[in-house]
Amino acid sequence: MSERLEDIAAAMVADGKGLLAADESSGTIKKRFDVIGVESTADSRRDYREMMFRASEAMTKYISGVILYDETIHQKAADGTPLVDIIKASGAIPGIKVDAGAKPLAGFPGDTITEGLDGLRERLADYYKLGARFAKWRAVIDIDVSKGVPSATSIASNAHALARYAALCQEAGIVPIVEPEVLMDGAHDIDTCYEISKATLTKLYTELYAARVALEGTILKPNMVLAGKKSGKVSSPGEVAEKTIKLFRETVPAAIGGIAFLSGGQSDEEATANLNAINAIGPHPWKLTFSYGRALQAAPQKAWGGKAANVAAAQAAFAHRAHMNHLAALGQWQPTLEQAA
Ligand code: 5MM
Repeated sequence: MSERLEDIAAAMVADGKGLLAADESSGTIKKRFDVIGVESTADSRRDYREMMFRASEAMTKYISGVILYDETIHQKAADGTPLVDIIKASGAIPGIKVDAGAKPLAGFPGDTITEGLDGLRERLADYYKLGARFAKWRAVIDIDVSKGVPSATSIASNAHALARYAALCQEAGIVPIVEPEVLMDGAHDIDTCYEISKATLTKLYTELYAARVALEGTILKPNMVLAGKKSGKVSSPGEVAEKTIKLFRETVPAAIGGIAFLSGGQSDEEATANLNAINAIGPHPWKLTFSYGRALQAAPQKAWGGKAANVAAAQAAFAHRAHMNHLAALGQWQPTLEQAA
């Protein structure tokens, strides 16, 4: 495969393919395993991820790349094969989460800043040797307007950190996924999400230009424009699509390698329906696909339940969700396809 950043980025958003976000840190995967009654150990995490990466129908047809966590990129399958080799054998590209998580931003209660820049140059060189050709860094922007959250300082600090991370990735021959996630957890309406997302993306691209990042060799991992969960309102796919595309046309350069959405707590079908509506109102200047964690994994996790006997059922559940999102990335999904399955 080409090692040029723009070619790697193009492969990550190849027609109808998207990313599997399997980069849950140990704390997050424990929460997911708690839901299905599975103890989180190095072996159970390995077994679960090996099951996903060996799901050949999903991986070969619909998945362009996998975002890994540090533990996973070093792990071997039960038969001794490195998990990275299983991913590569399916034709997908291994990637790595390199941020050290969102921490409270001093002086700004309710805001966070994502850490992890110290020693990043050396870590990227190690990850490159292990096979990673893209990386991910997630900034977290919460919304609580009555408390002044997010502050302009939080938006600016996170955009600056994302730009420094992206420049280091490109120096190492690694495509940076820049993920400025405006959370959907609050009580805000859809227009507030639009305004905060606009401020966030505007600042992000100002910082990426200033850091001399080559936009063709980057992927944006954004939230969709949605009403907050606590608002009690569910935005229709048509409204989500219209507002999300308006936002991107105003803030996101056409030069970037592509866009791969996070699911952010939407239900599986909601995340698929919204991605489909976004692509159905194209053509757009960028490819728009998925980089889902929960919306791709909730169904296979439930089907697996930690039992070897359930591996085939879990892989089928993964293949179904990946297929539905493949169709949505092409604007060809229909709700009836879910009922048929
Ligand atoms: C898979 O979850 C990722 C890692 O989360 P933690 O660092 O909290 O363990 C997360 O960054 C994920 O890649 C994105 O948020 C997209 O996942 P969702 O579930 O929102 O599609």
